[in-house]
Amino acid sequence: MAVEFVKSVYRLEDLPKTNEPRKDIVFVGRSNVGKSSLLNFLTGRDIAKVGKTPGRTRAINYFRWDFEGVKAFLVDLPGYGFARGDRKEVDNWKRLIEGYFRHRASDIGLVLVLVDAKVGPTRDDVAMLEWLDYLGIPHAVVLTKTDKANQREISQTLKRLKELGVGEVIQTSAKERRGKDKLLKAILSRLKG
Ligand SMILES: Nc1nc2c(ncn2[C@@H]2O[C@H](COP(=O)(O)OP(=O)(O)O)[C@@H](O)[C@H]2O)c(=O)[nH]1
Ligand SMILES: [Mg+2]
Repeated sequence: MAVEFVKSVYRLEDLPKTNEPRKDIVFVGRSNVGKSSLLNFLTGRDIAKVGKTPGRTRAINYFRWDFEGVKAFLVDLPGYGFARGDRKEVDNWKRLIEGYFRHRASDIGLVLVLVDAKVGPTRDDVAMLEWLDYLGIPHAVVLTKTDKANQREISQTLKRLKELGVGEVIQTSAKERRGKDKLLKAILSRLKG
């Protein structure tokens, strides 16, 4: 497995060229849900910044990723929720994220919507899932921090996701290093299939 930081994108003009064979594998979710940790866990490299002042990561971070014959970009989107209250920040975030999904819909291999196993899907998660459905972008839900949730909480979260019509849910803990194989399998089957 080879992974390499490409760049931080602050403006849509700076996104990589479209129509590359390399598809985007996108990590999205609220700030602090564990996006950077999962990216590091998945790649086995300490490549994304963890726990750095939520909201400071306002860029779309691109990583080149080659794995088992698959070439992709891992894309770490700025988390939602961080700028609540700050109108200008929210507007900037919205413009960047909405623009990203619209511009790159056909360059996206899979969107991983990260949901905290204990907290369950938030209002923002539901909006994101609906939006991805609407745009017809393939996506799966990844539960994070399962080490912090008990079985009852996990069941409750799974039940709510089922009610929302979510098909695929992958359970992970970056801390206890669980769920990596299932996650890799989901990504590879989407990219190869
Ligand atoms: N207990 C536990 N904590 C985690 C896990 N993954 C991330 N964290 C912690 O959650 C915080 C936010 O993680 P980070 O990856 O920066 O989240 P991001 O803002 O979504 O990129 C950090 O303090 C991490 O150490 C996990 O699987 N279990
Ligand atoms: Mg992060």
